[in-house]
Amino acid sequence: MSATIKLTTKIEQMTLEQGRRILVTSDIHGHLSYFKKVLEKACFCNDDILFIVGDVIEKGPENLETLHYVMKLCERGNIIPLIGNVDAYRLKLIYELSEENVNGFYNYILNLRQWAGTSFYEELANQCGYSINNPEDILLSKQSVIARFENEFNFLANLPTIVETQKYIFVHGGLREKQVSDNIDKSVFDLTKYDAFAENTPNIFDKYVVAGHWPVVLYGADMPQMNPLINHEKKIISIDGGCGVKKDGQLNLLIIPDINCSIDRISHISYDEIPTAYALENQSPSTESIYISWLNKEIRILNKGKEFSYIEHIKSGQKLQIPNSYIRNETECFDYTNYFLPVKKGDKLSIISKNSKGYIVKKDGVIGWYCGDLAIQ
Ligand SMILES: [Mn+2]
Repeated sequence: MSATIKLTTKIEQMTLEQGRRILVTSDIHGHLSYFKKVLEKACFCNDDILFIVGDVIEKGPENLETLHYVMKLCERGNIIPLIGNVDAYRLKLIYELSEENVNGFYNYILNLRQWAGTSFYEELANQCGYSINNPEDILLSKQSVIARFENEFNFLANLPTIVETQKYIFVHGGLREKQVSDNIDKSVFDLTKYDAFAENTPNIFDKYVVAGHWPVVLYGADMPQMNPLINHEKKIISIDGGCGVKKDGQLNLLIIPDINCSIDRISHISYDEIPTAYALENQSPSTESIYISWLNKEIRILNKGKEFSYIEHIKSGQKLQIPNSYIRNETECFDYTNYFLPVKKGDKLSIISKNSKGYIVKKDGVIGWYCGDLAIQ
């Protein structure tokens, strides 16, 4: 048994065969049912090539199961998984667990238990016959966990950090240097945790870079939208639908029909488990809207009402009414928009929340209000 695990940056070159579909997903975060369903929706088969661009575990209900499923899928030979920052950090932490850091990790486990019902480490320890009721249980289980799951840990540790093909480059976070080979000196963490890569990189890449990690919804300005986002100027395709980090998030699967096809033929499908209903009325979209995201969530309550409050959004200075259920600790707002979606009678809507004025829904990956009647399926 090795006492440490090596996480080194690995860059792989690959030539993809013409005539095969290229499917790309990322940030599954322990959502095994989402992963299976999105592949099923895409009619995934052996003729396809599937890239899994990092963050397979943590923040979801079935973390170890998802990892095992991915490992099993890899036996088919047409699956290319990459490492994500959460995968890498988890490995590092498990091997480095000590008296010094175990309290922090225990708190992390408690938070995940509340958010997702479980966590990767807790699942591993349970399999070894330990239950985690205090920080000491983590230290007690460490050696058994490492011994029993060495295969799984090595699988994750050996995943490539960057995969370069003829037309696309895949990486969980983003490239720090424009030329792929120049990134070899960057750490796994530099490359898997590049926040807001599409916004923050100064580079215009030669090939399209497909990245996960940063939920697409955080790039939105006027409204929350979760579908893959193609930045044609910088040549970046962001695909993280926020699965595991946003309750209304989705798992995206990018579909590139063929390695040689033009960018405008790229499409996607998504999967989430939000209950749906059909619109019974038409609705026109708003021409102006505000979106308060996790990045600028600070608010001030100006007038508190029973169901809605009149607030000021600190970042934009705009004043608006929001449902009280979207206010947290009086000073913050959960992802909110006053955007009215364009809706046609018969449209399928995912119902996120309901209030006396209407519904906050998701339609084709975009979130907004719908104030008409609904027919439940
Ligand atoms: Mn990530």
